[in-house]
Amino acid sequence: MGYYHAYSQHGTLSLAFDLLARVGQILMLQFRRLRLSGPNGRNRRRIKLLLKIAILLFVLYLIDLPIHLYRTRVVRPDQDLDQPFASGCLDPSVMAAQPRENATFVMLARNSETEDARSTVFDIEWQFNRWFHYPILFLNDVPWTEEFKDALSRAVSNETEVRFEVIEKGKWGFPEEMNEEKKTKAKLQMKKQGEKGIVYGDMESYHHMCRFYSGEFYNLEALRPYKWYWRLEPSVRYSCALTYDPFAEMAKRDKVYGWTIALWEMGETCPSLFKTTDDYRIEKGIPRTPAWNALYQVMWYPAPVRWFLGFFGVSEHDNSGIKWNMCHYWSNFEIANLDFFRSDKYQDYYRYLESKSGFYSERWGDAPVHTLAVHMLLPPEKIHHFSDIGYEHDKLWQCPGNAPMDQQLLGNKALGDTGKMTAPSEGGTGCRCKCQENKRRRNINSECTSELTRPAAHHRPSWWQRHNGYYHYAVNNPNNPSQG
Ligand SMILES: Nc1nc2c(ncn2[C@@H]2O[C@H](COP(=O)(O)OP(=O)(O)O)[C@@H](O)[C@H]2O)c(=O)[nH]1
Ligand SMILES: *[C@@H]1O[C@H](CO)[C@@H](O)[C@H](O)[C@H]1NC(C)=O
Ligand SMILES: *[C@@H]1O[C@H](CO)[C@@H](O)[C@H](O)[C@H]1NC(C)=O
Ligand SMILES: [Mg+2]
Repeated sequence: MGYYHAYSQHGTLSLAFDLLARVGQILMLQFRRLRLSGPNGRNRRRIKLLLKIAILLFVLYLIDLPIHLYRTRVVRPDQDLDQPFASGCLDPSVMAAQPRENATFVMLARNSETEDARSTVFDIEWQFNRWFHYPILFLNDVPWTEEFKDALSRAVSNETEVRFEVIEKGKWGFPEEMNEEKKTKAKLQMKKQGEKGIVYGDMESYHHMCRFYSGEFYNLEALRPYKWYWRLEPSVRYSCALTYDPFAEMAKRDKVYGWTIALWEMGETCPSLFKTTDDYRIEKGIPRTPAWNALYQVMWYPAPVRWFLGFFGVSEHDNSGIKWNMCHYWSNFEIANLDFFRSDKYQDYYRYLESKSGFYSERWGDAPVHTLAVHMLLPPEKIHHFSDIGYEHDKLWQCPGNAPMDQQLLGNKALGDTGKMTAPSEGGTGCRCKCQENKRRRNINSECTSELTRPAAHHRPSWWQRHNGYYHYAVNNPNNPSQG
């Protein structure tokens, strides 16, 4: 699928270099013309003037560049601000004896996805929920079939509560305040996205889904009783046991947003999202922070090129002409605090996006929307990478590798026999994982993992490690949740 190779900055690079080349060319042409027209005093003065202008421009660039790099830098913390919550297996019977958080699983699905939804639920029950029994809330834009409800009710252990809800009016589909004329226009814009070959570009329901998950989701009646959610999707595989309560750990460590996989967004789905978000940030006087700057693909363009890129709103650039690195968290996995997303701070941003109609005129995804908001509004220590969770969806996976054998609690009764596991590997933090490979931690380049964790990470993995999908986890001091 497209997102493997979605990373392209050639468009802007060549544009910027074209511009630079053009300026250089004009200077050179002038220079040559003057030289060819003979060595009279006037020409010599002109040549000198041109040289002076060139030198002045260069000096200005030398002044501008460090200032620019300084303003867009990502300050590295003195120590890691985000560690894995645990290493290896903990005793589930002890962990599950602790009080539950105010939390629920949520899965949006279609009636036609019974089998795929079931396979996800089997996995999450087996790897986690057979000990913790958090409820599972199923959401649909149309009424559930009896077949789906029966199948999914039977997929869970008998103490896990399941609920089947239909999304209330106004939260799915075009916004209520949108008139017929605007809807017609939106439909035309979506058709055009389809013609351009944008993934799901002309699928109206997909646009509705993205808008729903971006903002409406958080105001659902069915979610009101909860403070935390864990998002599931059909066809997801959890490849390790999770023997502690991630909600409790998030709460204890004051985390707001948890993720597993970070990757590059396809720029053509959301060319103006970064600028729109930057507009909002400026309008609200929200300062650039290390977390925000971690979204930048800083380039060594001279100021006029940046002004040009910013002023003309070139795709994927902000108002200062800085490019978004396109990195975002893959939102089909999320464990997050609902109160943050229900807050005015977030909802105000969502409504701003809605007012720019990019959910239809473009195909803004909920994943980049959540990511930009989280990095704009939260400090890095509130964002958690669940590097110890084995997660697979749509051929992409992250698998932490297994912690040493003595941390696998082989005789543990609550864990029981979980079958053949991957051999423990160096730096592994997983519990009884069945990874597809022993060494690599993910099958997608770790560049985005590394980019987005920069403000929270003391070290950055080497280029080679990132290239190989390897990511160094801080496991020196795993800080395991207490078992007592
Ligand atoms: N009920 C319902 N669910 C949808 C619809 N469109 C997408 N979804 C759900 O939204 C999630 C993401 O959709 P998916 O097709 O997996 O998109 P992808 O993961 O981005 O390729 C899945 O949980 C789908 O079941 C829809 O029209 N109706
Ligand atoms: C749940 O299932 C187990 C066996 O799998 C059974 O022993 C237990 O009584 C059941 N509990 C309820 C509340 O039905
Ligand atoms: C659960 O969280 C919601 C939202 O934060 C809150 O309104 C509710 O009172 C909480 N319920 C309990 C039992 O703590
Ligand atoms: Mg999917």
